[in-house]
Amino acid sequence: MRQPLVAGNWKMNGSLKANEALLGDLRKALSGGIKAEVAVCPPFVYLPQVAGLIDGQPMALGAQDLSDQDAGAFTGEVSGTMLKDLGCEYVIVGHSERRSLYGEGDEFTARKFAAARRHGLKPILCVGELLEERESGVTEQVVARQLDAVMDLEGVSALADAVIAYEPVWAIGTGKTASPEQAQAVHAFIRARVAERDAQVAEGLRILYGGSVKADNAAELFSQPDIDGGLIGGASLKADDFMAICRAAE
Ligand code: G2H
Repeated sequence: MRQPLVAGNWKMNGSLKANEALLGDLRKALSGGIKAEVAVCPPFVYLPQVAGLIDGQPMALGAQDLSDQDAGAFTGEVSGTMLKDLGCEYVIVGHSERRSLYGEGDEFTARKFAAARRHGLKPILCVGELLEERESGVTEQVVARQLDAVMDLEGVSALADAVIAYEPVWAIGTGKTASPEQAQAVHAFIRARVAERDAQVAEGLRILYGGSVKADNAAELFSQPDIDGGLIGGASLKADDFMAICRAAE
């Protein structure tokens, strides 16, 4: 049995005051217990604050990105060692906004994935196709390429303590969600692709769906056999919505 994971990707949002209010509400909502694992991924600068606010709570800390390098003259970068030092358990790697807005390719993303593992962080590897790729029927090739880049560099066993997030780019922040059937088909494809290398790793692998998940569409998505939770952007900034989504993953 795979325990569902719901991770909030705050993206470049938040403030000291807003974070305190949001996490105060989440703490209250979680006091009754929850079956899914819950994680929050604030911007780097708020990691120490959020680490303090979730201390002792059933919430894990994650970062949104990391450097492929470990230390040194890399201005503006944040290393896996630093994230580990601040109490992060997870780190998002290869989010489509990194890929499309900052030109981060498959090999670079795979090196970030490797860096996360070197420092004992669990990578949440994002994969997903652009609208034109879906329309031209190459969704599976794109997702396979993104996934293979990591498996080729690190070996399939590297996925044993990692998480995959399938995020169709056309569904991110657009209000358009993949239908449960569309998402399930790609999740099943991802699991099968991993199973070609190692069936046991594939069976235990948590594959999250991301892209305009809301309180009212989460349950149907999460009820699909290969969808093991979600990576939530916009809706993770509102405590009620995020909690409703977390409960839908039970
Ligand atoms: C996809 C998702 C979180 P949103 O990027 O990673 O964001 O839920 O706002 O589409």
